[in-house]
Amino acid sequence: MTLPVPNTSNIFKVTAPHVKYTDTHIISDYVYHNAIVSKNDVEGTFEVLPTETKYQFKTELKVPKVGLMMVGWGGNNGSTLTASIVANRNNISWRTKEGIKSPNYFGSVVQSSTLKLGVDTKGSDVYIPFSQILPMVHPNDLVLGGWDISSFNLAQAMERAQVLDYDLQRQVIPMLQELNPLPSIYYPDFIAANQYDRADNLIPGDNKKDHLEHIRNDIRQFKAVNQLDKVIVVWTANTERYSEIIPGVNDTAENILKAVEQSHPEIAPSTIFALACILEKTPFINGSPQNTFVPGCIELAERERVYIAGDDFKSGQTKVKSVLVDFLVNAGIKPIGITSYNHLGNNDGKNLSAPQQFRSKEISKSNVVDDMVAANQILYKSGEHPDHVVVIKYVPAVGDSKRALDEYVSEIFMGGKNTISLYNTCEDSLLASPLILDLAILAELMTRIEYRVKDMEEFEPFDAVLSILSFMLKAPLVPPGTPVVNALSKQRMAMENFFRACVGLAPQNEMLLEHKAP
Ligand code: NAI
Ligand code: DG6
Repeated sequence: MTLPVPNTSNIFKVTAPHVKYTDTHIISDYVYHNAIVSKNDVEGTFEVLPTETKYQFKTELKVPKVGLMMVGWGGNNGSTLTASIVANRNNISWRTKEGIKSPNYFGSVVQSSTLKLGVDTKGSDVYIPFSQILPMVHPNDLVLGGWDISSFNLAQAMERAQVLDYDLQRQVIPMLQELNPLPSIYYPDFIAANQYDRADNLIPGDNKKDHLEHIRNDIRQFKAVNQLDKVIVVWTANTERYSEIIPGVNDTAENILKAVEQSHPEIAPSTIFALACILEKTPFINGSPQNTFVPGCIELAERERVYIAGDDFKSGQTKVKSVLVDFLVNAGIKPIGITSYNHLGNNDGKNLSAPQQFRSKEISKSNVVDDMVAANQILYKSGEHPDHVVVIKYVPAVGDSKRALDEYVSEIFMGGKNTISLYNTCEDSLLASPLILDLAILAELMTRIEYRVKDMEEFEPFDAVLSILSFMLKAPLVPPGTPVVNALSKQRMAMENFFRACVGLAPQNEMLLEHKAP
């Protein structure tokens, strides 16, 4: 049973002494159960100590007025998302050869997935829309803006992208024509040389400190002009090359700010945006694979307690990989070879046809099975890893309709081999755009949740690195020294159970004891 979507966020109330509702907040007392394991190296045995930690979570209920600023607004993702929000907001239907289509938010976890609240008195599951677990911004209410090195307005950008149907484009053009990306930062060395001809909307000069201040000012202006409570910034611009990590330059917060003042050549545009956001107390999410978050940038975010998340939207092939390998390894089957080909013909593909930008993507696409492999020491000896190859080719003829071909070769029972081949075709930007929404909406929600544990007197924000958003990201950034989780089901569980905890509900355990031992 799924409950209907109400107009308010008060679709349910948890009635329990450990959950308090005030006019402004929900405060929940939550016991976190864990198990601390120590290994006896001599006997090869483990001692397990179950632990209980008492947390309190406080969530502000009022949904603020939020602006979403995209870097790379005039790209395929930025223009597709903007046109789609306009279509949703105005309930615009359009004709295709298959009939009339209406706008939706399919592909957004927040808008189009459900979450089990509990069971009814007969033991049947009761589901609510994910967006109703806590009060969240609705995508239609986001105020959109952003930057692009290309001067195309959003209508021209949407036409250039060739993603949405013509009859929809035709209807939203008047509303998109008036949206113009702000000029941006262009350091040619960081993206492919083949992007040069679209770079006609640039912030003048080459002083990086001036650029940082310019972006900070853009954020402040956007907030003031639109009377926003908060702004979230998402990098959906071209994939950059990796930045070299240089001691004294980008290794600490202090050094990186000094390096910006000296216009050091290794400071990337995306890092300038990240630093500007951190200094403006604005959450920043990196949807591309490059190492925007160099150590100095992470340290600054931690110091200023501003949320950052990344890297690289996890949209299609990698999402499937992070399900399939998890399934195989948990079924006791041993993947030994994973080969992933892509070809695509959009501007992202063109940029990725350059070796250094491809390398950034290759890294983020290749690391996604590491935690699953490391979790099974029966199948994999220490340090052993499946062969894993990623190929991306630019084929203009297929446009935004990316082709992804994958082959998984696994060792099965008694020396046998199993080969699974997958072929996936779809508009890349229609998979990625809803992820931008989820990332922005959930990052905003996180700014309204605080916690208290042990002897903390005041509620405080979480670690600056928002690993809770990993479900939407190919190479999840995690707080330094903490484990990376790539498996999609674990990532979803972490999100779902965390938000349940905030309303005083226990983690989803799927034991269904009410049916097995009533
Ligand atoms: P796109 O190439 O269509 O758009 C990128 C836009 O960024 C362009 O309009 C370009 O002019 C602009 N740009 C480049 N450098 C800039 C800068 N310094 N400041 C402001 N704007 C700048 O690419 P698309 O398809 O929209 O993808 C965007 C990013 O998202 C890429 O890095 C891509 O690898 C990543 N991504 C895309 C996914 C997808 O499924 N479409 C999935 C995962 C990641
Ligand atoms: C070709 O790989 C282009 C890339 O930008 C991908 O389309 C994008 O990173 C999505 O990758 P995936 O693996 O999540 O489908």
